[in-house]
Amino acid sequence: MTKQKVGVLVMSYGTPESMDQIEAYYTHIRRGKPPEPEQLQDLIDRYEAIVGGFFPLRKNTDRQVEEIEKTLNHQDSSYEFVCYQGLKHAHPYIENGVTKMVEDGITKAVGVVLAPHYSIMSVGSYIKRAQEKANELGLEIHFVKNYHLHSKLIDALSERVDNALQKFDGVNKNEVRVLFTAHSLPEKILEMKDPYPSQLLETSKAIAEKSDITNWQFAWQSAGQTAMPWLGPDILEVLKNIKEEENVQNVLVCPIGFVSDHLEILYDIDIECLQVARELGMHLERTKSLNTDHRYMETVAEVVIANLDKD
Ligand code: FEC
Repeated sequence: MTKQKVGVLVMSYGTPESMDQIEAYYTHIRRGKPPEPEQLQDLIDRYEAIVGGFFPLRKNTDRQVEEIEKTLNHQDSSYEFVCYQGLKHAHPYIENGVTKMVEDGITKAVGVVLAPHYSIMSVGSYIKRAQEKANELGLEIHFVKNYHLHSKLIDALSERVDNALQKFDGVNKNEVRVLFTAHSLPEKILEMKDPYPSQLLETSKAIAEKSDITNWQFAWQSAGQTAMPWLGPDILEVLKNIKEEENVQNVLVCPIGFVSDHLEILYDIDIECLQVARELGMHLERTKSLNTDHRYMETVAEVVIANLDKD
């Protein structure tokens, strides 16, 4: 029997593929407004510091999408799942992914973002773009909005916390301050009653419970340099405060809002936060990224299947 094909639009942030694409990428992030020369140089410097011409998110997204397709086809026998990439700020863009599905004859599709928490400004904007293109082309598509409390995701993250806590030799686990982090967003999302901050706290609490840790807090990271206020406190401020006010010596950063190794992890945490921690005389470690962890791949596959026939 021929299986019905289901298209899965796997959406992710996107990254440049070479140094000379950084300007176009940054301009796309700024909705068509080119960055000032100093802003551009600052971004180039950050990419140079982590990659020196190699952009890890590109390969990591490719691998994740391949693994998700394999996992989906392994889990469910009544459909054949075909994954398509749809990137927010790079090729193939979200709209290219939707168009490709229609060109391939797909009539039933699900969209999922490689980010577990919903915000109207993050996952919501991916979904809006995909839905608009699907409407234009007459494609039926359902969307996964969030999966921040999926038990396999929590298991994978909690295991990462447990493993990273081992790096603090001779220190009781509750003497290590665990900082759960995610990308900051403009404060105006609070007026919109956006679920992003509360979902992030729910994930943090679930991991803390599973790993049996009590010494934790949430901090924002990677806020944009714009005139509008962004959600805080920022992780760099938190590091200074917990050292000055509580004399915290040991810190474990667990970036729950990100699922892959990329600039916001490899620069913002591994270089910038580490530098501040060193200056403050603190021991800082970070949990390993999920990348293609099988429990993360299964999480995505399971939420895709659960959303196949939802309205
Ligand atoms: O490795 C890479 O090449 C890409 C790393 C990367 C990820 C990522 C994820 C998120 N962002 C989110 C929100 C915003 C908002 C703005 C913004 C700006 C940037 C810039 C770079 C960048 N982001 Fe990003 N983000 C990544 C990279 N992001 C580079 C531009 C320079 C800078 O500010 O550092 C501000 C836009 C504006 O100016 O209007 C808002 C959110 C996520 C996590 C969810 C997701 O993955 O979609 C939210 C990875």
